[in-house]
Amino acid sequence: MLKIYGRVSSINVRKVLWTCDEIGLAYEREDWGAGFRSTKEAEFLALNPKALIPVVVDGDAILTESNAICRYLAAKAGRDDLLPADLARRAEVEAWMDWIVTDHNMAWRYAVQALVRKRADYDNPVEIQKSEAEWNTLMATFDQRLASLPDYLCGAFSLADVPAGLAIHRWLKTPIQRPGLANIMRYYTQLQRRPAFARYAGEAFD
Ligand SMILES: N[C@@H](CCC(=O)N[C@@H](CS)C(=O)NCC(=O)O)C(=O)O
Repeated sequence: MLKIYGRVSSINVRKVLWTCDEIGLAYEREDWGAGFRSTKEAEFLALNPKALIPVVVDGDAILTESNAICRYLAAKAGRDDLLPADLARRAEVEAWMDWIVTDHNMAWRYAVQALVRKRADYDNPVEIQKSEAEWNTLMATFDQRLASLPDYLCGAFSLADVPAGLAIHRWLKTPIQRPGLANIMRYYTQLQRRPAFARYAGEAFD
């Protein structure tokens, strides 16, 4: 059976869990990472020398990087709806996923470490303000793009919506000043109707 290494509070682990739920995949999960077993333990480093969760083990395959894992799972299950076989449509899905994991991750990092994780070494108010402003600018861009999209990011629900939904959830749960973004909220409300998303976007998670 598929084995997932990582605590469920991790946004990157939840991408994988949400994808498994959408596909209907059974898995075992072990808690690793902050608050649980350290990813610096030799047992974990043997799976992922980067010491980061999630890791997925599927038979002989050892998989790292949440987006790559989600794409692997969808492709293996033959779920063209989640990851299109058509290369142009697939690139569109991947572009959304990559935008979140690159630009959004960079923007929110400081604010999340300071305001959610409350890390003592992230206490510079200027940097918090900068992170918040960059994050809100990206979300405003996202909101504008959503204005012209009917339901989901790439037509029907796809893997593109997984990092995007969790990114919006994180934005809403972080104690920052947020502009009112109606398209983001419409899209988020729609995503919340999916039982698999509702499981990973509750009060318990940032
Ligand atoms: N690019 C990686 C990032 C993974 C990552 O940053 N994981 C964090 C949790 S979200 C982690 O392992 N933190 C260390 C820990 O929890 O001990 C991915 O998308 O999988």
